[in-house]
Amino acid sequence: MSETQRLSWLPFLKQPVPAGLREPVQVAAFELAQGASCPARAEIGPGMEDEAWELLPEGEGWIVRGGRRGVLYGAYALLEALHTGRKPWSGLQKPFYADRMLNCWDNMDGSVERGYAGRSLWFENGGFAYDPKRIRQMGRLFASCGLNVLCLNNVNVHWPAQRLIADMLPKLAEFAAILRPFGVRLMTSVDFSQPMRDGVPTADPLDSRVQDWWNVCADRVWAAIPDFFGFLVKADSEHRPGPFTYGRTHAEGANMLARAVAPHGGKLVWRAFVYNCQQDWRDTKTDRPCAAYETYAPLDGQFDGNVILQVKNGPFDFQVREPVSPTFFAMPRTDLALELQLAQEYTGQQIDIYAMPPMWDELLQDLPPQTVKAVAAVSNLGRDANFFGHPFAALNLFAFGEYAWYPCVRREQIVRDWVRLTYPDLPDGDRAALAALLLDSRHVYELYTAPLGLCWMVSPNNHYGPSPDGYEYQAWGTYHRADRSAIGIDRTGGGTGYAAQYPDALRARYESLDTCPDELLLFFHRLPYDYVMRDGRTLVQRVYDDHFEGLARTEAMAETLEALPLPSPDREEVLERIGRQRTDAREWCDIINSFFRRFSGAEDAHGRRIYP
Ligand code: GCV
Repeated sequence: MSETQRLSWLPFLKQPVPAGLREPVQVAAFELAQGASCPARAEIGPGMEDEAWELLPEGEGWIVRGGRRGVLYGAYALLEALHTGRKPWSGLQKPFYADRMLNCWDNMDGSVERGYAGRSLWFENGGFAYDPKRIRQMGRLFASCGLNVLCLNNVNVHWPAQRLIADMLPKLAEFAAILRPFGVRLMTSVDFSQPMRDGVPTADPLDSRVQDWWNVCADRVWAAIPDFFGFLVKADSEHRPGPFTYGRTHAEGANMLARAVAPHGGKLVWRAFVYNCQQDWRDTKTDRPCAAYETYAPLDGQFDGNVILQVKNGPFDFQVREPVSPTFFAMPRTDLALELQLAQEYTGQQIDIYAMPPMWDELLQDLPPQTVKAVAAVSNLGRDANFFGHPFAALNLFAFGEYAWYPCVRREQIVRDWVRLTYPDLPDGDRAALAALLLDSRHVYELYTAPLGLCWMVSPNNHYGPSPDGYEYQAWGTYHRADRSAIGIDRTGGGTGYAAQYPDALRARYESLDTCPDELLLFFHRLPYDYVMRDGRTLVQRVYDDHFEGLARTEAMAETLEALPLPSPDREEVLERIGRQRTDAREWCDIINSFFRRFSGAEDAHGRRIYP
């Protein structure tokens, strides 16, 4: 099967989008002509907002009417409705978030940081190297789920990525032109100290030579790519340069860059991922989850209007289970973006099945969509023939786009739609079985990995597989502090005080043992192994039970998949990976259970085998 046919939720689009189409409306017409099962045409609605669209019945078919980019989103929405059998949307549709961004951590040597779907789709050997057909396919995937900004290089800006906005600008402009018909605008990650490569003796944001350098740089970038979106910055984080070197705040650093891009209508996206990554593990006062709030909350109201502060969903770093980041509630006068991670860095690396919609539904319950102004996700794309490594990992990009356009709790609908679109020939019962398996997959993964919100029990080398003490004596601020009587960190008022960063209702919920969700118990509390849970089980028995259950459910998943008539080569790829997941789930179960048994001395109440 050719790459063009392996397009996850768009398998009905058999022809690649031809090179000559310049405008989204032309792409829309092309897609409707080959994908619609009834007459359908696309037209620009005079005066309509750029991304708005509506579907109007016309005879036996439809008119898709929209703004310049909206017409394309409307075309895909119509195709989605026709191919899922759902009623097409009625009324004027607009995205909830204007900026729906994908952050790619691609390096110019072709590697992808935390990439699990092969090498970079566009970089190799220090420069651009891509198949334009493939990039158009990617543009199609983006537009079909409504994503509109692509940041194409790693936030850890390694040389020669700085050349992207210097001598490689013409190549960047060519790349931008390929994605423009799909409504996708480009962004690049920049290095805060970049002027120093060019002879400026400092990167102090308050030094006028630094401001001048960035002004000239921005003029050059927007002259080459007038619809360029902006710059993304990781500063003072994990050894990246930043304003702290000069005694300046992150507002001063971000505003300096924001002022360079503002005359061009550009945005400056600044990541709020700052913590002490050189902590002494003996230091029990410093508590890493406190860091982002402590750094940024005092700066609320100090950022320029075109700055977007991008905050990870939780206070740590994309763990299986974290509470929502308290920073979201602390900065009402700042435009915040929610950052999610589609790359399954700590969640199975696109080997284990891990569908994210259930997690995002939960997040939406704690974080009302209007709390943030934009959304971003770390990409799970790569050069593998199916773009995603695991065929099911495609669901997470699709779902991210769907939530970004219209954020409301709807995991079942999104998962069912993806299954129906991706595997149209599966019998109904098999489709239902697959959707149920996917909807359960995050819970299953959580059952056999780090328990009850502990986080960080993965191998520190590659973030895959169990290593309960692997992060314990490291400098990353990632501790569970297990001893023979208790485990976990007290983050209540009597402990590190982290919980006090939340608004009162959430603080009270997390601080009280009566209301703290079981899944977060050991995130917020330090408890003895024989602590009696709400359901009467001891904490350690709950850990044993969860791990045996997680393993049993993984084995059941493997059997379901074995019996599922998935098309080739998805079937082979899925079966190969579930085989590895099964082995890994056993490893997790045995290692975590024996870790808890060694500390607690408790036997399993059901006499199951726990290794010494
Ligand atoms: C791009 C974690 C990852 C890093 C990543 C960093 C970040 O620490 O392990 O690979 O760096 O997050 O989000 O900046």
